[in-house]
Amino acid sequence: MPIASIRRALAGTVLTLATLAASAHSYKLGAIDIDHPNARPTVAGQSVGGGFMTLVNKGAADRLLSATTAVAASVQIHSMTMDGNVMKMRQLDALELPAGQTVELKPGAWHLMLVGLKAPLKAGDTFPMTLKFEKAGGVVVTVNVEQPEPAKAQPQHEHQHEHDHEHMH
Ligand SMILES: [Cu+2]
Repeated sequence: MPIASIRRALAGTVLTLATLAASAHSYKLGAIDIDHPNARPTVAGQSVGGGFMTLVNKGAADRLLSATTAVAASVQIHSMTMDGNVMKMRQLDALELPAGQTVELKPGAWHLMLVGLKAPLKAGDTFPMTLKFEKAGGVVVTVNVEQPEPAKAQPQHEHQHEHDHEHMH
């Protein structure tokens, strides 16, 4: 695994005001910048959680192939689209990272789904996650568990329909 050069993003990161600057962090892996990996807190008994980050591809097209972490049995790459009023999540084999483009993993859009959480994720905690890219290779990032800001908190909105997920098995 290539050694990732890690830098602190002290400025210039586009984040909402409520996101503490102190919690901003980013990684550089080849042509890919990985900004602010984060996850939502979960409650006891909740077996899935959402993982988010911004992927900036400054080079040729690449793909995120997989993510793994010790805190969950598996991590799936999901897309989410609106079909009328119904949100549909779909598991992807890989997340396309077109040349020169930014792909935001966020609630209501592409995201990582942590499946089979071994313990609740608590706000303020961090955990390591390994990301594997087709061309850029692998990197271990630190994921910050963060409470979403109240103004746009729709707790677990994006995963409430989890139980009728057809693709989950
Ligand atoms: Cu999902």
